[in-house]
Amino acid sequence: HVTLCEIEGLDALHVHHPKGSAVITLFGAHVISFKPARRKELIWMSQNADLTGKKAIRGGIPVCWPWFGKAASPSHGFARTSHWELESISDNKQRTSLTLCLKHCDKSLAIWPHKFDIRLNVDISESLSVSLTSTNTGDSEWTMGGALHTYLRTSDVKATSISGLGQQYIDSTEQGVIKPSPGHTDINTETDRIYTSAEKKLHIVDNGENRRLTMENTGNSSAVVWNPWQSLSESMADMTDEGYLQMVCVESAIHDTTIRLAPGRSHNLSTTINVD
Ligand code: TA6
Repeated sequence: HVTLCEIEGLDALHVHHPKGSAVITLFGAHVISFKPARRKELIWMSQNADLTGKKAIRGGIPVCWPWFGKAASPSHGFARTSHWELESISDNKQRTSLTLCLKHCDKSLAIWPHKFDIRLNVDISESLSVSLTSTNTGDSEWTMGGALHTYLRTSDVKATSISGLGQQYIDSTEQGVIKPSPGHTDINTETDRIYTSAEKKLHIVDNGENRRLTMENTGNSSAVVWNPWQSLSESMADMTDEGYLQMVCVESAIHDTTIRLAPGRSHNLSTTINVD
């Protein structure tokens, strides 16, 4: 079942399926909650998140598009602060699927002068699958990047470990210096890393709760791991001072704006999260 409700002024779709439930706002096509049946919430939301529709939401799964980070302005693109349309809902014994759509308009063309359709398909069952299809509807080629910037909830970030990250990373906390990686990371300081040879399947182990998640990514060029840690959190109005202790962002990303789409062509970026 899908119902439309308001959360602090934002229209939100509440999905209830026997295998799992989720909440998705039309602002940003933003998944703000996902709970497999009889299990705890997997998605982290900041207690200070701005839900007025004036600012990007801190937490959930921001859809960063058509670029990642500060490649251009606004940071992480305009899709996460745009109002999307609900295009379709389908429901069967296995899953509920929603498709939300965003198309170019005068406002987007003023920021990024290209014609597009992007569709976010969200599948809710015992796992959560989020899949972003970008289509060039114009008559000239354009280039895109982006990310599914998932904020995962963890019982204790200091006892959380991520593996499958590959041999090296770009350290965004040190002006982009490239560092070798043992293929996994423990989070115990400010972390902002772009893993450029990550495997498609990542494992996130929350030792505090003895929970293991698998994240499977496709269509990405990197996996990004981010935690702002204490002093950065304290400087952010939409984070509580202690909020960083219960979250880690693990992102299916195209950090380098390398996807070229000729007219009529599409690209798919996805992430699927399972509790093992
Ligand atoms: O994905 C990591 C990152 O790009 C960090 O550098 C950090 O700034 C974070 O995303 C959050 O960005 P935001 O624009 O949502 O504040």
